[in-house]
Amino acid sequence: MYARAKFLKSAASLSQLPPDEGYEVAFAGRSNAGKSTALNMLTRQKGLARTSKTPGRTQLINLFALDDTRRLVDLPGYGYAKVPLDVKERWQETLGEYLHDRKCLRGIVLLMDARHPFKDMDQRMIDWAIASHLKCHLLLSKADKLTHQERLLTLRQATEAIAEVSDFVSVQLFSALKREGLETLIAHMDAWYDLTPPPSSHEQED
Ligand SMILES: Nc1nc2c(ncn2[C@@H]2O[C@H](COP(=O)(O)OP(=O)(O)OP(=O)(O)O)[C@@H](O)[C@H]2O)c(=O)[nH]1
Ligand SMILES: [Mg+2]
Repeated sequence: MYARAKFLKSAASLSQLPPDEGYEVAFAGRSNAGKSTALNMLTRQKGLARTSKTPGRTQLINLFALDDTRRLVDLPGYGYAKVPLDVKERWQETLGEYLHDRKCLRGIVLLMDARHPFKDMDQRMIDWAIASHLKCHLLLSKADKLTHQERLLTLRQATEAIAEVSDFVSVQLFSALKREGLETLIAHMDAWYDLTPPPSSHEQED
């Protein structure tokens, strides 16, 4: 299914998005969190979403079609220090609007570097998702950079942080480098795309 992804278009603003129909799942997160890398892993296409060592490179909303009704969305990263303040604020406004208004949006995959998750803007994204009754699945990314102890602690702290909003928010460790956590991610996305019933909200590591 995900390997069928094809580049659809890049949108510079919400007005350039395709008609608000079908299903969208969007990948969001701070710049450099690993969104594009995760999308490439999910779709088994190395060059689908461009990845870069230079944060902030993805400036457009990139859309990929899975089939006639289902789309994947790679949202520009936020939080990159060198982006001017007015550009940052405009982009945050756009993000908030997209989460709030986009009816075909079924869920957000929010990537946070496992070494420093839940930054201000991450928390704001989670709050926006909840306020919009949107499901949000958190990927604690680059988990390969953590020791075994750090993995346990990070996952436990994140699970505690979302305990009160677990109807909308779920969390797992993820590493594109080690191909870790893909099955759990796909289980959530399949449910959002109405391909399968929803998985249990209490995740096991896979
Ligand atoms: N160690 C490790 N590095 C990773 C992993 N995933 C991504 N990276 C690296 O992190 C950097 C940023 O990855 P991207 O996928 O481009 O990040 P992004 O979130 O798309 O960034 P923007 O497009 O700037 O918002 C790249 O150098 C990747 O190689 C991972 O699972 N493990
Ligand atoms: Mg990117």
